[in-house]
Amino acid sequence: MTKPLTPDGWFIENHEDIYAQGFAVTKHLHHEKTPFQVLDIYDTAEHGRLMVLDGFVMLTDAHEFPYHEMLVHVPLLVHPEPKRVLVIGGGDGGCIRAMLRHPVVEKATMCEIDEAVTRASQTYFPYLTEWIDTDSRGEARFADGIAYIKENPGTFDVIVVDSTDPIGPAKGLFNRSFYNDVKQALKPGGIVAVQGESYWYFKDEVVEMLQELGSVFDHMQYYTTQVPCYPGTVWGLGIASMTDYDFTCPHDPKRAETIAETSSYYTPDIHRTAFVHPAFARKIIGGLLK
Ligand code: AG3
Repeated sequence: MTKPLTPDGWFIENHEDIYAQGFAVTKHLHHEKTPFQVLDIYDTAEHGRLMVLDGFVMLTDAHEFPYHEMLVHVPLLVHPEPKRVLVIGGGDGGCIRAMLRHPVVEKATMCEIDEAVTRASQTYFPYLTEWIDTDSRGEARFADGIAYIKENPGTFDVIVVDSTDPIGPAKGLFNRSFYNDVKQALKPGGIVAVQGESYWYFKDEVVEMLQELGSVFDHMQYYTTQVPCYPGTVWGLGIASMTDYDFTCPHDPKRAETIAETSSYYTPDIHRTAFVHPAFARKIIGGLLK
């Protein structure tokens, strides 16, 4: 659904009628009912463009980088040689753009169920999607990610799940049956990183996700980034593998330093400290990590 703007022109994302955050809109640029969801794009005061799916903020120009950089750079820098990488979802293109900053990546595939998201991103967020035309290592596929990973066992060094919240089209991307397919689709030593909600406003969702992910993978941690356009700003990401990596530490410090030079959020220190949680959060998730 599309929420009407407030009379004075604000887009508001409500969270369970207890909390809301808003953006001052200067123009409603795009409205589309796709086969999967309702897509809106707005121009805002100070935050650049804003993409909304079913009333939930996906990204703004101002705040895309802390999300994409941390969801992508952390697993790619922990892996010793991430040559073949996959994004499930992420149709705006931001994750593949971050992956292609790694020279070691030979092929980066995006498997997005809703082609309309990518087409709109090409129009309104061209810098996130320009790789489609300019970098032959990037591949955009429009298909159901759940089916795609089932068809490609033992293929990927890193899989990133860039999904919406666990309602609507992304519901099937948060359970153990999907995580088990992800495990099968990874090569030995493979790593998965997932959009992991927030321990401020999505406590139950975080716990359930970690229970499911941890029931499939031997090693799992949770780390955070700061995304001011999402409810609560502090946003969580899950990372898991069958291999016992130190997820807090880049494999090759030089490779990490080079990525930091082209980044706006990621640094090797941020990488390490992203795995440190406040006391209340540690009480919620600490027992699940392994
Ligand atoms: N992925 C969505 C993150 C969840 C946002 N949740 C919310 N606003 N309630 C964003 C896609 C960016 N590539």
